[in-house]
Amino acid sequence: MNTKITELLGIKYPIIQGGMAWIAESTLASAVSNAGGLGLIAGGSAPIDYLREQIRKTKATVNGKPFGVNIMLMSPNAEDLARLVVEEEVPIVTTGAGNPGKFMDSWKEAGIKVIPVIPSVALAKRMERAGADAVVAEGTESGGHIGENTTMCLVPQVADALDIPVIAAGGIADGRGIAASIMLGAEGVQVGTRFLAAEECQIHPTYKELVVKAKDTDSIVTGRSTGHPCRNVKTKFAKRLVSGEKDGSLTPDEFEEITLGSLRKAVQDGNLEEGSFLCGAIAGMITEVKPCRDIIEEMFSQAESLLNK
Ligand code: TUI
Repeated sequence: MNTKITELLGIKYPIIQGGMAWIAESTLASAVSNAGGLGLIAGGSAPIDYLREQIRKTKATVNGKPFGVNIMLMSPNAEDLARLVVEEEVPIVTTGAGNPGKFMDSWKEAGIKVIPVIPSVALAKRMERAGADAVVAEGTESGGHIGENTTMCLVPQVADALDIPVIAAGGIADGRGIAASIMLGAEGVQVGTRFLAAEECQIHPTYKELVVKAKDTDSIVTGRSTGHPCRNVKTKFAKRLVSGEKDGSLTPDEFEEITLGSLRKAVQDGNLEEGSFLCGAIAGMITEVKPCRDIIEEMFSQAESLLNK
């Protein structure tokens, strides 16, 4: 499937793997890039030396294919990482959880393709004016830190408002989601949750099992009281957080304290008592762990047959 995104990024399939904090490392990124998509390494809050090593490892295993780095702008290491991607000649950068405007000039000067993730038309327009090459329009169905608008409503409005290509994200895990995204005006998709259940994804087995066993109603949004809403698997821990936020027994400060380090506890330890297992609302549709190549090829074979109908 050739679109403006396959052309822009030099990839076979117009699919970007989500830059999932604590999750998206070189094994997953390199499997996605080698399968013809765009693999991403997540900046998260990891130490710079670790990220440099992850970038070099990915570069060494993708046989010249493109890959990228996601920079989470709320992270304390965002400035350092913004410099690191230039030093290490990373070809593509995506950003999340903020406005990357102040880094844009240095990235463009270095020849980096920049794709901010945005939750609204206003921010999308600002990113286009600042020189973004494309945007990811991310609906509230996504896992992790989310905006309010749905993929179905956001993508066509962003596509109408911009001249640069739009990538749809949020609730996409099979070929129907890709075909629908194209119909909404997107030139590609970003997929996170489906890759949680990839063989190459290095998360704790308990995390993968939660995703594979999830039903349609098994995601929940925590953090609304703090202004940083985050979609998770509906574990007892997540339910307790939400009820504490709702009845006022958990102040925003207490919430921040309890959730500090909870992503790491989920990803590395599979800790059901204290871990935040971020996942999208589409998890209920995912029932099997498979290699990235099979996931991508099956998604696009289904999308192409639907679009050819
Ligand atoms: O960034 C994400 N998803 C994430 S980041 C993350 S790590 C985290 N940990 C604890 C609390 C919060 C996050 C887990 N998942 N997706 C991209 C995304 N970006 N969604 C929403 C936004 C966004 C929000 C506001 C982008 C820009 C923005 O700009 C506000 C402004 O104008 O500065």
